[in-house]
Amino acid sequence: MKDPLASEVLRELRKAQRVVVFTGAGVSAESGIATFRDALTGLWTHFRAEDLATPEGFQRDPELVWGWYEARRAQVLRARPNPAHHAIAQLATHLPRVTVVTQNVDDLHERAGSAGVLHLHGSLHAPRCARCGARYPLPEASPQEPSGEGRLAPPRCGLCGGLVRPGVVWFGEMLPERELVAAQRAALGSDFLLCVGTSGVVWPAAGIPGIARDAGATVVQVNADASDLDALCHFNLRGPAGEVLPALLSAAFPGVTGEAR
Ligand code: BJW
Ligand code: ZN
Repeated sequence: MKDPLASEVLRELRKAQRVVVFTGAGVSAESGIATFRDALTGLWTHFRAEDLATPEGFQRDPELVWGWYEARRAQVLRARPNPAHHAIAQLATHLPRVTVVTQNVDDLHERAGSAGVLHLHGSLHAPRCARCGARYPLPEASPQEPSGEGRLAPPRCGLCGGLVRPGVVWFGEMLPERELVAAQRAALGSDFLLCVGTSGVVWPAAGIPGIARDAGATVVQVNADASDLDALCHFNLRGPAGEVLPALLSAAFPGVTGEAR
């Protein structure tokens, strides 16, 4: 592990022209959002995330899966961006081009002020019909809380009567082509890629840092723990993103507070 404020990291960051920030669940952890592999607490302790986050899981038990996602959407609506989201948004004010590519299904990057965020795994806030694909407008009111068993009946599509499903990408499903191609292009053209809070186990998203590295970019990881990306990264900064990123930002660009204005 190298010092977060290692002079080489700072030097590369300051002179970077095209930066990609590639984020995972760890960037939202300090906002109180459970990481994907820690999300099955409380009512859902007895299930595996991998079993719920599949089209087959939804077919098998739509009320269980819809209840889990609505509880997570309610948690996101209550949460606020943390210093890591703010530091990432601030980075864009100091460098010519910053592209945020996230695997997260929350909207905390946008709420911190990042623009044009590429969501590789969809969004909790954009449900659609599982049968005809029509977007389902969510009511203004807060999500209904699931029953005692964590179940909640999904609404029905107003056009075809099919079940409404979360607008996220499940295992075995294709990623949205526009976002994936744009993310891969940004990585290919980057000179600095920052990976934040991802285990790097889910593909094809996990291939993004390798694309940047093969194209000659400096690849820096911020993670609270070891990850599958450690060996690939030039620098591994170990610690909570909400502490490491503001420190990195203010060391690289003195005078920065890390809080979006
Ligand atoms: C902190 C911190 C703090 C904590 N500060 N850090 C090639 C090889 C092997 C398998 C495959 C392959 N290609 C495709 C596959 C299959 C599959 C896959 O990857 N499986 C693997 C598990 C082995 N991929 C797919 O199915 C994808 N589709 C696809 O490939 O389509 C083509 C195809 C179709 C059919 C047949 C064949 C090909 C789709 C993947 C969709 C993933 N969707 C999910 C669910 C979204 C909805 C939801 O949230 O419920 O996306 S899975 C889940 O994992 C979620 C996340 O976005 C994603 C990544 O997780 P992430 O963000 O890394 O979170 P965690 O929890 O894993 O890690 C958190 C990290 O943060 C940790 O490292 C902590 O240390 C750290 N941390 N606190 C800093 N404070
Ligand atoms: Zn429909």
